[in-house]
Amino acid sequence: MSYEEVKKAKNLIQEFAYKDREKGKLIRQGAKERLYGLIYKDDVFAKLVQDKLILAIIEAILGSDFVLGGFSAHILHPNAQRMGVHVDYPYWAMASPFPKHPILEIQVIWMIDDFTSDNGAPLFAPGTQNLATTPNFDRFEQTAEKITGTAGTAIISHGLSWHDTSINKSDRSRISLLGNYTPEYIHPLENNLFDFQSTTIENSTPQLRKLLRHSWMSKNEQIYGMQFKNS
Ligand SMILES: O=C(O)CCC(=O)C(=O)O
Repeated sequence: MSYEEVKKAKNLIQEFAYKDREKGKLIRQGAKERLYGLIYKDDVFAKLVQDKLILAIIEAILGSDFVLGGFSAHILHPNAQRMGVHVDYPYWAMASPFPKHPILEIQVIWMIDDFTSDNGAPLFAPGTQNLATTPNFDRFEQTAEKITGTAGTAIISHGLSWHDTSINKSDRSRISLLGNYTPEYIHPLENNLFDFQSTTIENSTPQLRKLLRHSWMSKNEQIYGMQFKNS
């Protein structure tokens, strides 16, 4: 992301989070908050989830028929505790050991603030996507590495990779944007109609309509013509 995009996204997230907080619409877990419906609120978010390079990487991994199963801002306020070691949806909803193929989720974590050693940067245990199992806490603690970087950087992670957030020991909030890309046949966890604005979809690219599952099935087709990538 460019400096301007980061600045705009951060200001908007703070403004929308404030409004949603007042209305009791934010999902809160201790000092952690999640803000949804952003794509319907400003073009900067719609553009971000369609970033050409990111989508090319996702397509190479998931195949051509993927959707955006989730998109939210994750705000870790000072003293936010760890999320807990996990694999991403849909894996955590399945019985372990998980299938390695086809890959069922790729998460993109955009850093909207600098991720530093003390402000809640995520922890990843390298190579654990190859284990394809529920995380083991002790093993995670021995091998996990903190991913730091400058605002605007994107982390692209395999849904099977064991990860967590670290404690925000700083005196400022740390914001990330989370995009969860999944094959089209996975039922998303998040409701893509939350805060829906028809104008966003009317003015959107066919790609965004597909990503948000607003493309309509033709009445003349018996089955969905999905491309499967199983190797
Ligand atoms: O906000 C972050 O740094 C990561 C959050 C995360 O790992 C998740 O929601 O699965």
